[in-house]
Amino acid sequence: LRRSHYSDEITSSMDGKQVTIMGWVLTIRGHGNISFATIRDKNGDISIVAKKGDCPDEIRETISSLKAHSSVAITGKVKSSEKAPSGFEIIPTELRVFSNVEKIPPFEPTAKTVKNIDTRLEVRPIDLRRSTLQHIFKTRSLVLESIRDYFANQKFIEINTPKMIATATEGGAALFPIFYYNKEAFLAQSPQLYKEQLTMSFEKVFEIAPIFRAEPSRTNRHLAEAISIDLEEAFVDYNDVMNRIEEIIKISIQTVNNYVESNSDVGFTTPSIPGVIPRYSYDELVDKMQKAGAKTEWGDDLYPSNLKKIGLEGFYFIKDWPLAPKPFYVKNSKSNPKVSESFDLMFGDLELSSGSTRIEKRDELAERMKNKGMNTDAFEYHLGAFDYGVPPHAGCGIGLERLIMALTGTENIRDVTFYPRDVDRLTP
Ligand code: ATP
Ligand code: AMO
Repeated sequence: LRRSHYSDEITSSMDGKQVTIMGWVLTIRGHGNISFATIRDKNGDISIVAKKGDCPDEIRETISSLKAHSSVAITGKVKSSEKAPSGFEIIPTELRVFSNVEKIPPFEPTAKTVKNIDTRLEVRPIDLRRSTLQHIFKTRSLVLESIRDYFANQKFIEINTPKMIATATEGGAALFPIFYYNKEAFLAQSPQLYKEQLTMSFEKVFEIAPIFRAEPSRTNRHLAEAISIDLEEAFVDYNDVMNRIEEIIKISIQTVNNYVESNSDVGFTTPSIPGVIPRYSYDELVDKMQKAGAKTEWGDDLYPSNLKKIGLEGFYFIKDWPLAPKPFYVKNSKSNPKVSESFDLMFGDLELSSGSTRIEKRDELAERMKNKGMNTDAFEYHLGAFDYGVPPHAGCGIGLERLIMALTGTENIRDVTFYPRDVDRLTP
């Protein structure tokens, strides 16, 4: 038995033609002598109408006894019908149930929302069959594709760097220790040092891969395992990286808009394409916050509540952060040693990306590490590369899940993650 058509390959003009479709049962309704089923495959839904006289009794009876989610094949005749949502229905002549369902799922496959996210996550592959999530994850895939296309067009090399590593790179973020044979090792918090090293050999590199952070708190924007879109480029500075991010944001929004246009039931709140993404300096925002009555001083982090106070929304950059809290690899500003050549890309009060110009001189890097109380010997594997002339370089990491949250108007990061990992969740 073979599938002859996907749902979107059948049209009402095929009236009378025999087709074989495969998919799973979305809904079943029976009214005595007539049974209706909606079968969903990866491309859409198909209406099945089994009416006494039109199709064998046993098929009609089996259809009416099917449970949602059962996986089936149906052979039948296409019948054009104005009542059917897609303009046709299938009159079944043959039915094969591949796997029957006995269990009633904890929520309807057609449910738009389900109150408790844990109920859904416990049966995640079933949850992901719902339209709301189908739209999010199809969009996510298309956005990734368009970003990969962007990097390919711009002649970036796709890299893969080790995820089991010997030393921390992102100061504040907590590490997951692991056993590595007889040594202690860690899951990588970011590809930072490797992507920097690879600018020596390839100049323009990117990686789309997991990063691991032992985030202690339960929030709607933190995962223990997230996907980071990292880029790193030689002979440029942080301004050039902000230009690239601006292009990536525009391409991503365009991709989402195209998807929404061809799928009428998508309920995303997609941001409009910004002409330019404003670039505020840290100083300027602290000043505004103080004038708005916020208790904040130069050197403090810019808290979401204070960002709200000064009415920042949509996409914007905050650049030229104080150097002190920044990781050791971030370069200081030429005009002020207390300030760094760094930026965050924000969407409202959600941080989507951080980036910076990096230090390219060994002595300077080693000095910064010492000032932060780090053991430079443990980083010799990295510092050693700088003895051979690392080019000036800059780059950033964009959190994929947070980007998709911004593009689809999703509140909880778990809803844009296939199998979220957090303090409380390691399965499924
Ligand atoms: P990074 O760790 O790279 O700085 P981040 O966005 O994870 O990026 P955090 O310092 O963890 O940075 O959080 C930034 C700010 O956002 C903090 O002030 C934190 O209190 C706040 N925050 C975190 N989660 C939420 C949330 N769900 N709602 C509102 N604010 C939040
Ligand atoms: P940073 O630590 O700011 O920078 O991380 C970059 C981006 O990754 C995303 N992100 C997360 N998303 C979900 N859950 C988490 N726990 C989490 N942690 C980070 C955010 C964040 O903006 N090496 C630098 C980047 C660089 O300079 O190139 C770095 O890791 O969207």
